Amino acid sequence: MENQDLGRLLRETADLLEVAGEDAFRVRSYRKAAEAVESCPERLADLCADRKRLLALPGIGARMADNIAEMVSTGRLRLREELIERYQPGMLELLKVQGLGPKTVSLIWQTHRVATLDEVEALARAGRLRELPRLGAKAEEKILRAIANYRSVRGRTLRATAEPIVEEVVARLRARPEVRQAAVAGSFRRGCETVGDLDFLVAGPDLGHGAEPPVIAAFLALPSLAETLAQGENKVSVRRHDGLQMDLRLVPEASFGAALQYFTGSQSHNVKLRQRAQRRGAKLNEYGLFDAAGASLAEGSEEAAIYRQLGLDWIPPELREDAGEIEAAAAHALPALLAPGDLRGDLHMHTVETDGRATIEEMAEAARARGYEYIAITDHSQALAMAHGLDETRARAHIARIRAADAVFAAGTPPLRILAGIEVDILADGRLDLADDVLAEMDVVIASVHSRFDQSAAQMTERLLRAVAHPSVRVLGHATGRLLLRRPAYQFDFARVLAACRDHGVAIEINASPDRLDINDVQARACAQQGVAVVINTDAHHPRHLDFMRYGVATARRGWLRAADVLNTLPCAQLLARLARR
Ligand code: DGT
Ligand code: CA
Ligand code: CA
Ligand code: ZN
Repeated sequence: MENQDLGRLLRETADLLEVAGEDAFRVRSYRKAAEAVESCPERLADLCADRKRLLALPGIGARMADNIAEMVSTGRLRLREELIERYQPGMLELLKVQGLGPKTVSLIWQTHRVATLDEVEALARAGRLRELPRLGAKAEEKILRAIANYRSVRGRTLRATAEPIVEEVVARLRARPEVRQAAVAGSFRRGCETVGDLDFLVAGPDLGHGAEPPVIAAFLALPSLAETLAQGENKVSVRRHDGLQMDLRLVPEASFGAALQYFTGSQSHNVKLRQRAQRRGAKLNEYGLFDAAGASLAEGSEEAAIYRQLGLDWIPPELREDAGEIEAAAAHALPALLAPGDLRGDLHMHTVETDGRATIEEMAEAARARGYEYIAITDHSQALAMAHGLDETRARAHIARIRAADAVFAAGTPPLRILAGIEVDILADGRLDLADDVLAEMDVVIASVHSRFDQSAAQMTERLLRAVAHPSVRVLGHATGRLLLRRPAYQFDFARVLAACRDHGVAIEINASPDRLDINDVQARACAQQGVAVVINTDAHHPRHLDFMRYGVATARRGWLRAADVLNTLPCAQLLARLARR
């Protein structure tokens, strides 16, 4: 078991103990242990043999050390299993619903003795939850929405969570001597923001036969696997402890490209492509492209050859959603998609002045190390008290600090420009959170909603329209407010806001933070079609977060964006000219 698996079991145990009404101290000890385990740089499974070192970890006492030893040796924790038995396994799923914490779940259990999603939903629909102490009709409605939202995201994993797993699996597959080619396909290859499962392909001249070819044995020996779901001669499916499923398929070398095409999908892209093949009297499948007599028409080892033989330019995986890409490929009119190297700066990041973890200089240094020509420092405004947001006085002092840092970094090698900005809150009525004259001093004003997500669509639309019309606003930040797998977008009329952004020359952000990716791919495409500039920002709160840019680029590519559609591909002088005019 890996550290994060141990951490998850401990966390689940803490939640179950809380449901059981155990004392807060005991509950907390499991949560603290989970944190210690997850942040430990060494693998606990290795460290475990030396009990002294285990006990040296913060928050790990004798009892917890026993728990860890038990999990490492047996893969389970008896206490957790006893609790699950008491409440039925449904309880664990219930606890995963965002907005249904252990306290509420415990309350529902104590009154109604139910522990499944369906049962809790039925109670809410019947109006029985509002009768419980501390819950009301509004809470009941919230629970219903939370359950619906959970159902729609259940079983999906953030791209950023899947990414290191993909890298490790592909590296391990490639390292095998009998493997000539290994790749990830499916939604991950298409750059999707979340994935249902991971699809891996390997090919080689002799991958072996019989019950268990060595590459399958190696796949089954990967860390963190919980169970094998299906196993055949050429295919195996597994589930990891964190719930993520992974498929591995062994394909003949001569079919690698065809298989890569087939398993990259999407399904609707594949359907269209197969129809095109049929119209040309050919047959396309995961083994290749064949004529009526079964003779191969395309060298099946190369994906591009399949497209070529069908009269198409090669289609980047991000576009394969049957959204016009096949027609465009036939007309040789596919866009030259934005590439990561096209970005020259990042216009949304926070510092220690509000809720960031690093100073202006540290963020600037990190940006320079990533080859950027400019950044904007955009801390929060006062309404976000939790983040220690800036009032007018502090905002002015912060601008002065940014200008001073800019003078130093602009003269450095290589030079980096630091622009003065702010992420100003859009208040409930659409006014901005800082006085106009302070906003006017900024190079970049990003306006964002951080409160009152529950407004009606009409109210929210008016709120956003008013903010966009403010003469200082240059960028609309994370426009829909969604948090992937956690919180759906708030309701508003995107088309009207988009039109207003066009009229006022306001850019719309693709917030590249991996749990936001806000706006999404489809909305990004609408921006380009309506002539609204997009800016891709990381919203970094730590120098490391500057690397989130690649998730935003994936979303932009899925939205058909070219470099020319994205503001922060401009050289600094042109960017400043563009920001000055509106
Ligand atoms: P996901 O896993 O939900 O994020 O989405 P995908 O696109 O990775 O879907 P998945 O894993 O079911 O299948 C990967 C690709 O393989 C899919 O995009 C198209 C192809 N594929 C899989 N099963 C079928 C099938 O039954 N029929 C067809 N036409 N294509 C399939
Ligand atoms: Ca998949
Ligand atoms: Ca799959
Ligand atoms: Zn924000």
